Amino acid sequence: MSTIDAFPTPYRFELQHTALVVIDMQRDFIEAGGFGSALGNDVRPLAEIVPTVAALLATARAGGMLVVHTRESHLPDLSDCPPSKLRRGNPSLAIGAIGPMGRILVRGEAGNQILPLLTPQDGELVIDKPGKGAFYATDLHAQLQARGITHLLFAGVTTEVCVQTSMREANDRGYECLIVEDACASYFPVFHQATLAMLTAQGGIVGWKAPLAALQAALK
Ligand code: C5J
Repeated sequence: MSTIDAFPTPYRFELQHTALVVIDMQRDFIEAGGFGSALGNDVRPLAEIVPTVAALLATARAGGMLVVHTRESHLPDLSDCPPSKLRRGNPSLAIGAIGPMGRILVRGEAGNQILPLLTPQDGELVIDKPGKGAFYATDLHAQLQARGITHLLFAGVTTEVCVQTSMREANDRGYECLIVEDACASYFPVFHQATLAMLTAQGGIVGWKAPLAALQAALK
């Protein structure tokens, strides 16, 4: 049993029952010149966490933890994208349109790939998800259950959209969840902070938060 010095209380976990879930560290959200920046977002807060996510991956791998990567992505015919989602955002840069790095949020396109520095390794799970949450319309829950996973550590982008949605979905499915607070980011730093606060309020209503250094200290 390991213990992370976390907020609001210590977080206890067993490595063999814990997975790291890295949400949507894909080129289109993070790289300058991608879909996110084409929409006018400042991608720097997202780019800044890449070294921390890389260090988190190294820590999880060294500890023998299961690693899960997700990508927000759709089939090329967009049959898995509800019309309400297609209507969101800038019409000239809608899902499926040609963006700076290929068709936006479409599987197989260059912009939909995970950043090279964070490339999944053999044996790690890569979950393509059509929603914001990692459990909606995916087999993630079944894959985790099959491996006896009870505890999930979350990282990635963006804190208030896909990371938060995934952590809430996981909490509702009975997983003990911790968000690695310096390994996730938002285009809007105020949303990042607000999300960390709301997830952990009321005695950890959705779960715990801790920085990467606290996980590393727990595994020493
Ligand atoms: C968004 C995500 N923000 N991965 N996706 O649309 O958070």
